[in-house]
Amino acid sequence: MQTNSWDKRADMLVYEHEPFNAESPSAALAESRLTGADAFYVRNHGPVPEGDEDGWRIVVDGLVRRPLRLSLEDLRERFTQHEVVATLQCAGNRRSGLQRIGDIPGHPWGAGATSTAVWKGVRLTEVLEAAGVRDSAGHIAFAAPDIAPEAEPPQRFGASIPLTKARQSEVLLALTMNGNPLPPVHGAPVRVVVPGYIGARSVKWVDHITVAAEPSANFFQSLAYRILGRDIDPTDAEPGPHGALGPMPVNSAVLQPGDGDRLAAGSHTITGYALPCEGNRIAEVEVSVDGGRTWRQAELDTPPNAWTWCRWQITAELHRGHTEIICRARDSADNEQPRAQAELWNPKGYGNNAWFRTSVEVTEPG
Ligand SMILES: Nc1nc2c(c(=O)[nH]1)N[C@H]1C(S)=C(S)[C@@H](COP(=O)(O)O)O[C@H]1N2
Ligand SMILES: [Mo]
Repeated sequence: MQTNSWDKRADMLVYEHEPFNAESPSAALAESRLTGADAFYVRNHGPVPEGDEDGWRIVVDGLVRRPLRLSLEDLRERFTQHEVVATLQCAGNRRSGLQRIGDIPGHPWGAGATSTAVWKGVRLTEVLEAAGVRDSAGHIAFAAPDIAPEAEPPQRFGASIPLTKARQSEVLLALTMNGNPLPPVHGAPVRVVVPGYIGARSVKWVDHITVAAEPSANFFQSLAYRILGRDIDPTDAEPGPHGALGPMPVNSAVLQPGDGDRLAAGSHTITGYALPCEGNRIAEVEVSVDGGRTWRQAELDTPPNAWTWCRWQITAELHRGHTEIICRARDSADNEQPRAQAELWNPKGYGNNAWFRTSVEVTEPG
């Protein structure tokens, strides 16, 4: 079968070709603050819609005084363009750790279901203002033309966010990514970018925005992307807002060295990333190279805003033998990562933000 790998680097970890799902290699994430479009992780639930830029329209309706039907040209010309650097992260980032504890369906994402880009487009709040949101509104729903076969019943991909979040200046209808038009696999011609929320709320190929009183009834809002109780079988879970994911918890991971790497004893630079809980800053990343007995503070970079990951590094002396490297972050609101993955296990494998552990084999100095 002919497969399309969407102009991605050869070292992407591809879990599925149709729909295309691929994790960013840690080497690519470690290279720079912004992830190139050729290395940005991809999470798709259905086929990438065929694009027709000229015919594309976005409808804004529901609890509004002036329903809108906007072309790309309208978005470019009637609204001011704003830039936001933002990290997206799939709710399933680090699922593989939870899968080691107990069975969970879904791709075994490591720590590379996250990437960072500079997004440019119009502020959602300005589009909502043009439509005139009614007082009874509470949520903003998005929908896109891709049909997800896994949904019950099969339906368009959708999501919603609270109106209070939709009104924040960081939430965009993005037309470009790292200065270029959005690539097809990342949502061309227009996608939503909801910084600080699980990636699933950043709806790609968005063509419909509905202002409503309640959260969306779409499968991906009311059934999937929820933290369910441990004993609940996701296939018989009742739909509803209970447990629906929005803001992501504080998290961190080691990017280099990689799990299972062999290194010569001596001094090594360890690098990684940390993500604060929505709107905060990373205050501290601690690293242990002795399995958690002693900890040192890593050096942090200065992200341009609260929506961009913090990159960190530390130089440590590694001694011969099997070595576990652990990292843990704390954000400016004192949110901390929990120690154990076991406490975080949930039937869909979302939100793993336990201390990150990676093992390396340290050999005689060369
Ligand atoms: N229309 C549509 N939007 C979507 C999805 C999708 O399958 N269809 N996947 C969501 C999920 S789960 C994530 S994590 C992000 C991933 O964005 P990316 O593929 O650009 O990295 O897109 C979100 N937006
Ligand atoms: Mo996701």
